[in-house]
Amino acid sequence: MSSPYTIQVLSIFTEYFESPLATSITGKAIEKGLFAVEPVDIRAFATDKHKTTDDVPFGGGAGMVMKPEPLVAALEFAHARQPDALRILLTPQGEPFHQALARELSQAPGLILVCGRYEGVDERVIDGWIDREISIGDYVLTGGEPAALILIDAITRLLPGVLGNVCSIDEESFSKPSLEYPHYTRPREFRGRSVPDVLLSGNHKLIADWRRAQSEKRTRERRPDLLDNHRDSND
Ligand code: 9D3
Repeated sequence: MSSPYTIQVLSIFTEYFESPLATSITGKAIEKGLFAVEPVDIRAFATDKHKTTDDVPFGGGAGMVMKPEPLVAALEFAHARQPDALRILLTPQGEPFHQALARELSQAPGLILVCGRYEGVDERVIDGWIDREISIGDYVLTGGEPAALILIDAITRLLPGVLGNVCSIDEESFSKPSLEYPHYTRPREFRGRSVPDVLLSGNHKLIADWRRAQSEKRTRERRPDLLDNHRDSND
């Protein structure tokens, strides 16, 4: 394949991505050349002998700030390799990530993901070299790396050929967002717990009705927010 969907990931911990990306569906898809993830080590662009990537905040306060020079050098390196790619900073201040955004980003010409560390990134870097800021939710991480991994996973599974089962994607896109019904496999009885009789009935209409009811009940109980806002979230 000439140029698959490519994601460059800028980080001071590029080894963070190795094992997850080599594993399972993602690993297979990369092996097949369906997409590529190219780590870019921000520290390699630091010019002092200690390879410094952080500095104290102007105005004082706790913690350190990611200094602009090495980060911008890394961004310019990545941008030169992929001038059309969307440059995204993973940050708690970003717009919340969701399924519709994953779908949108899977249509981009490529991505440059920037993983912040320390208390944050010098704001001038964001102003001049970042297109979009994304958060993965309202909880505190140690840095942008786990967030980048989540974006990569959610986005690349939407690329052509990555999921073997094409129809499961179709199902997601056209159904209204709701939680799944409970799943069971063999044995019919496990440690005194039985599979619901309806699933053994062979009556496909009855099974479909039961699953729909279970799905609605779960969504109502656990995620009522999915029912009252009809945002395009797909899944
Ligand atoms: C003193 C305030 N800081 C600690 C509570 C703010 C802070 C800075 C840096 C909190 C977390 C981080 C590191 N997090 C990310 O880089 C990050 C993140 C997250 O923490 N939650 C959800 N999405 C994301 S995307 C990147």
